[in-house]
Amino acid sequence: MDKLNIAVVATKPFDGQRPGTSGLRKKTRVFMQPCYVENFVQSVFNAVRETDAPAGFEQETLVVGGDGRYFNREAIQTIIRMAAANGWGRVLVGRGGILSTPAVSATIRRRKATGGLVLSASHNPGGINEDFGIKYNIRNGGPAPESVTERIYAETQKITEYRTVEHTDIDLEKEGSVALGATEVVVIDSLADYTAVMEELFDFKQLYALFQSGFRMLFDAMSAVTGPYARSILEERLGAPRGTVINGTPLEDFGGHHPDPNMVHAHELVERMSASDAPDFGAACDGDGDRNLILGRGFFVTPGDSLAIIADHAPRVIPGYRAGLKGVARSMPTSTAVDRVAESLGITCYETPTGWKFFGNLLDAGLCTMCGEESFGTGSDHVREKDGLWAVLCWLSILAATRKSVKEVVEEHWQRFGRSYYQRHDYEALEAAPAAEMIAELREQLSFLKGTSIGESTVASADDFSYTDPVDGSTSTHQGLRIFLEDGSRIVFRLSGTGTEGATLRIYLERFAQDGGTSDIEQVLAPLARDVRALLKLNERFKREEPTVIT
Ligand code: VG1
Ligand code: CO
Repeated sequence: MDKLNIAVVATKPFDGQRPGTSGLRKKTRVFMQPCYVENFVQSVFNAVRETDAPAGFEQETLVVGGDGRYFNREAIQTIIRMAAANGWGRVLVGRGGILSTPAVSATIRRRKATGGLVLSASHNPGGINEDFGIKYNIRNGGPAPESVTERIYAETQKITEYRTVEHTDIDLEKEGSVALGATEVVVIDSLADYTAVMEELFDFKQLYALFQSGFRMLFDAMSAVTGPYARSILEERLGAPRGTVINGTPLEDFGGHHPDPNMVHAHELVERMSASDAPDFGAACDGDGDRNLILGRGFFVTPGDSLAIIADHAPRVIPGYRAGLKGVARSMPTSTAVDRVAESLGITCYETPTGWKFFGNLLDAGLCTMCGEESFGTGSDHVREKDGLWAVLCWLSILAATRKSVKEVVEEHWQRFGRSYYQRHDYEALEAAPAAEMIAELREQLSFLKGTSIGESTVASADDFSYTDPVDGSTSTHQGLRIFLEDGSRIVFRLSGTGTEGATLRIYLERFAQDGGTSDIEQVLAPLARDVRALLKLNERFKREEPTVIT
């Protein structure tokens, strides 16, 4: 065993190390400052020790991995040294520093780890001038809930020292175990735990037969973490032809693109899926592998519809859900499509604030089986993160069982349940202070909006969403402003909690119609969008006529 020199290094708090919707996200250069990663990681350890390891970390296991973006490896080496200095019994690291977010969750659960650190800024671009992030996941494999992130934040504000050891870098390319003092550092196969979970849920033989029958798909890994997972599962295990996975090698800067699987950023895939010789099915995942985009030939499936359709079909077509769903959950701004499926199945649909951490308690308590967000996130109780490739395998299972096209499946759904015409309009890089002021003003206005007209309808009610967790009773306030219209339309406003520059305003528009889904979405939503811009005085305040991105 190496003799370790533990160094206790004096440090001072940094401002702003409060985790947001999904971990701490900042510009990479902010993370590269001396002591910045160290302070945050030591604060996580201090907070975790208090509740989960009062006797110390000797018996505890920490999982570490990231999406391969710039600074991933450096941060991992720092974390390994600090974990050893803090006395962790074992540290499991994905080979090459690679673990997708759902894979971290799977590994924490399967190996009974105490928690894990996920290094990613998800769908935000990577590189020295772009974004980086660190998120702590708890024992259930899911993102730390607010009670924990607030304690971590409190630690960052009073930190005076951190612990590390003097040691050369660990070779992350070689699977196997190395002793760092009393700490066993194990470089693990990044794919094994995750693939095993998928194999337990899905009928791989049936999906293999689907590809044998000539079915074709394109999967865009967006030069991010899902490349190796998708190649291994889709091409090697399920026999999809080579070339099914595009942009399959994780790059530190994601090839200079936003690894954000939507119609704007996944344009290569969108173009290929619109060509006359397009394959049957197209999909993409984000930087860290927890988001998904689902496409048919020249056809886009909204995340809200995708969640509803998966929930409706899963008990019939996916072995892992044969026992039925205990309930479903969606974040508040997500379309109400899944609510109608829940009603038809006679199960509860829970409505939570934005961010996957709010699903954890519901899943742990067995109140719901599937959950999703409008932001291209879908998942279930198989892990405690949203899971991009899981959603892809759900769709493959639906297509294999029904032998219908993506478009047919969705249109049938609209026929049966009606359609939530839905869009999210993002206004990015607004000045932070005036944006906060705008939301505060709107909050004041809410009680006076009743009876005024928006779009072609009248405001029925408006409120500021707050949520009380049915399991632990904790309450989260100010989770988005909502306006309900008499025709059943709904508008939601909130500021992003994942951005790293200024403020991003998100406006969510939804209008339900039992019209078979055949109307033009732009026409259906345009009056709402126009009146909402006027209500917020977006043009006067920010000189913004149009959103930066519509998804
Ligand atoms: C966004 C999405 C939210 C999602 C979060 C993390 O948060 O709206 O639904 O859970 O990103 O996704 P915000 O606060 O910017 O709206 V990911 O793929 O970054 O882990
Ligand atoms: Co993500």
